[in-house]
Amino acid sequence: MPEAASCEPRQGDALVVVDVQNDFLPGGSLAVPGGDAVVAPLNAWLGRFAAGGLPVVATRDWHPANHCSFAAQGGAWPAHCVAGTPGAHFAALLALPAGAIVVSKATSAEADTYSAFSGTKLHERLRDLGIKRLFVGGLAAEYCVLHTVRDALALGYRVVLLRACIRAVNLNAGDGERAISAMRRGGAVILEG
Ligand code: VGL
Ligand code: ZN
Repeated sequence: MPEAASCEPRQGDALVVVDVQNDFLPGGSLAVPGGDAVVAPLNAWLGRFAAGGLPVVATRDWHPANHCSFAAQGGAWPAHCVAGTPGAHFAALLALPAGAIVVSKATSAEADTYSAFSGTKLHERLRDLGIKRLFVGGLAAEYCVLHTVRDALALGYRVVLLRACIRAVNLNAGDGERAISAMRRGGAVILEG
């Protein structure tokens, strides 16, 4: 079991909001069941981080129209989060602060990546800010949240996973729960809030 840590956000913490984009919400092209339910609890965390003057990162899937992960190219997913389209916009009700650090990922046609650390400058940005611990929520639990958390732990960050702020696609029943177990085993602290 990871040692019990204070889960009050403090200096050295950042909130990472993963891919809360219209295409992952009900009505979107790759809708995550109940995906819209993460917005209200994430807004509560956004308020806490704003109150503490602490940084917020918002990641987004930001694919070209001919991305290799799309079915038309032989990939596993329907077209989703095409850069600049309404489906790629952050959820309208997500209360991102003006100063949020936006990280676009999987931006080239030839490669897919689920981790916000892969092919981005996120690690450098966080290091420059002196960030040691990440509070993570968003979509989808077993894809971009899981891979982002795995990389964060491998890079030496402590991770607090916000259980109420994630939802899974669950292509196979239990995928989301297995992802949460894997993150816990990997050292993430699971916070119910
Ligand atoms: C995601 C499937 C395809 C995610 C991105 O953000 O979890 N899932 N692309
Ligand atoms: Zn994608």
